[in-house]
Amino acid sequence: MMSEQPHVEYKSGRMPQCAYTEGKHETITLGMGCFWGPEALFGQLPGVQRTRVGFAGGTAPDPTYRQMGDHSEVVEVDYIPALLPLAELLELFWNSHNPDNINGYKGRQYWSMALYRNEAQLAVIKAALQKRAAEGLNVTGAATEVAPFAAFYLAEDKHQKYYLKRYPDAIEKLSKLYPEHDELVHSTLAARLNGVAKGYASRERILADIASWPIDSASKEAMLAVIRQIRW
Ligand code: MHO
Repeated sequence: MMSEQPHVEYKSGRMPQCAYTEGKHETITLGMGCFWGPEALFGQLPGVQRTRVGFAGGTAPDPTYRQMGDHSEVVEVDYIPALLPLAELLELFWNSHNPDNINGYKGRQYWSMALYRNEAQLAVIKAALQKRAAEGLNVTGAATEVAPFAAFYLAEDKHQKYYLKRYPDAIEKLSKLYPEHDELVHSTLAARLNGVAKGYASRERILADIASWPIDSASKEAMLAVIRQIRW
């Protein structure tokens, strides 16, 4: 926990952590190999509320990175369906990995999987697979494990927003808005900038995205100012 400094402008809880109204999102859990990249890939998309990485798909209790048992590395994506339909997310998912190549490459640790929360999500997954097969696209998507979500175990801090953390100046500047590490790494802003750090999105695109967020303008201005100050 960080001690309060007199120069800290925003105290915990004052800066909106999420871009969109809470409760309007859905969650999908996706496995596609090492979880660092997918978190950056999905986190930069307009319509994504939050991302986090962890372990899922197995039965072992309390997995950790060193001992994940029969779980796999996964990313959880909280998305706003009205802005980013699941079908679009899935297209990116299958366009960005080859299930046949990653399945088993590191044993169960790397496994292509889509864990759904409800029947509606399952229907979208099935339709997306059928569409891809009909188009002759990545029919190996059939090797993706499609299963009902059971449990997700958050990975260690250093794995959350891994690429963003390679830029200590970005983390330091962001901690002015989000003094607590947890609220920083689980913010929409960190998700977007993680994508910038990995090279999936430009800073300009993120600035434009933030301008469209339904949050108060003072918060937006503070976010834009912080982004402009970051030395990459
Ligand atoms: N890049 C690492 C994998 C880390 S990922 C969290 C490696 O090449 O071993 O699985």
